[in-house]
Amino acid sequence: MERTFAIIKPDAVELKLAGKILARIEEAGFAVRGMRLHHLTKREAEGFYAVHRERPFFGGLTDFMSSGPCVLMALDAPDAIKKWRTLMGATDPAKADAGTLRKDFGSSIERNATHGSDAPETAAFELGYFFRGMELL
Ligand code: 3AN
Repeated sequence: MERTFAIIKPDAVELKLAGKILARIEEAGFAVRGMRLHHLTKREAEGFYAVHRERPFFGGLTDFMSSGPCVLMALDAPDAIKKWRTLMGATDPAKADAGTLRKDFGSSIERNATHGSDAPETAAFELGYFFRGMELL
């Protein structure tokens, strides 16, 4: 069993897609072990995406991620990190495979509906950034 960190981003929450995305998560076999609605501050978004701070899209990305509430989740499954990234699809919804969440619910490379950790070390950092141990079941 592996644990990953996932976000239903502010675009999807605003469009009332959180329920549909959660249903797809459960149908895919993930166990939700932590979940919280949270409106990130700009500073929290900057800390979360610190690895991207030199990228040209950093300002826009952190503005967007702090523009409204999002759903933070800890998801368990065998091979959860890869499995969740496969369900999300490519970063750019236009390039994502049919049947993926970003294809179905994303509208641009920035407003792409969901986030998922890309490696075990990232998952550990991201889970610890947003959840205290006692919040995870
Ligand atoms: P992923 O979320 O698929 O791992 P990353 O880590 O390359 O993608 O990028 C982190 C986030 O930055 C993406 N989820 C996306 O919202 C945003 N992003 C990536 N590339 C761009 C870009 N060229 N323009 C705007 N936003 C971008």
